Amino acid sequence: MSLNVGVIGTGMIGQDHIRRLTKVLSGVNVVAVNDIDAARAALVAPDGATVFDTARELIRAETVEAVVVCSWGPAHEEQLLECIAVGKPVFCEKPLVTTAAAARRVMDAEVAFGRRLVQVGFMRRFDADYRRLKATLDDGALGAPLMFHSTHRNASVPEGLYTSEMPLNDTLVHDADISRWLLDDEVAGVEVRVPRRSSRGKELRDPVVVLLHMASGALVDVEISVNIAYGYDIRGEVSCEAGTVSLPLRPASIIRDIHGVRQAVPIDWRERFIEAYDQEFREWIVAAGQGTATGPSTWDGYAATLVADAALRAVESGALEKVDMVTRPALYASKNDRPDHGQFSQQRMKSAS
Ligand code: NAD
Ligand code: ISE
Repeated sequence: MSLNVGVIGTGMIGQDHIRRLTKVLSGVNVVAVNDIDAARAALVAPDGATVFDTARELIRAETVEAVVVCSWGPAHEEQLLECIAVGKPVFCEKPLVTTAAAARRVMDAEVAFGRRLVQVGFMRRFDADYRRLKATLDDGALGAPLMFHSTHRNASVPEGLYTSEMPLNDTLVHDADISRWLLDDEVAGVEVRVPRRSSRGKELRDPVVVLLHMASGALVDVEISVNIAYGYDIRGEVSCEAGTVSLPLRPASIIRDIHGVRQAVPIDWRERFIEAYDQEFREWIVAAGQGTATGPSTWDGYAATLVADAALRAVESGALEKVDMVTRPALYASKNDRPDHGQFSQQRMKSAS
């Protein structure tokens, strides 16, 4: 039996996900689409799919069993709440939402419903390289992770649409989430430094350097550059007590020709994470078919939103800004719930301030 899904938001990633849902993956049909740009929705709707005037109508349609949300971040809350209200599984592109208050509302609604319905599009968790890196850390032979160096470079971002807040509340959420997941830790505080501005982004605040203070005491430094011209370059290295482990450079092929030896760089996220997006949907299709969700949860989306909020405060204050999370609801229980986390975080933030 195939899962019948509706896609809301048919821009860049909406179209890429429609392609994978219709041409790459099995066990799924795209039966409905919606976009506030109705012409765009009509243009990219797969054969036989219904184009709905509103997201609400799509979510409530009897033909739609599960929903894929690819609209802009500020639209996510309303669409997620609607999915939860009708009990339909929903894959939501990151960021989950754009404010901590909105994240709490979505979390409260899902907890009240009593079953996970939301999966957040943190695709790095499904990437084979990140999974190998995590397996090495979890194995424990390298000892405790002490530092994680995360590099997040985009060749360019859409001028005018991508604002100075977005390195911190749109792009950084990936590094925040993958840090929590890899290190099995929570972010307790955030600092931001702004180096010399790149002229390529005009007035855009780019690049930025972010320091995530993890509850365990580990530190994560993140370079975010969003106009670096040469490609989409994602790097990561974890320094542990007895060694380091890092992501390979992608793509792995080395070119040797009359110009010398070089390694290609992906153009953008579509190319770098193509297999990770496929895998996150494979796993989502199975879970959604069972009426639930897997992988990154509303709790993870909430955590990343708090980091983004703290980063936005930190870039203004120049100080170390605390991240205060509510107690994790049982619905999202995981091995991250180590009893020492809260205490350690409080001690650390005291000594840091
Ligand atoms: P986009 O601007 O290309 O497309 C967004 C689309 O959503 C547009 O067509 C817009 O008209 C539509 N839209 C906006 N509000 C809507 C609403 N209320 N109802 C219906 N449609 C609405 O943007 P994009 O790059 O495709 O990004 C979309 C989302 O995906 C964002 O949240 C973004 O952060 C996320 N994203 C994730 C990744 C990733 O690597 N996981 C990569 C790119 C984008
Ligand atoms: C985009 O929305 C993504 O999620 C990409 O993965 C990220 O690299 C980019 O900076 C964001 O704008």
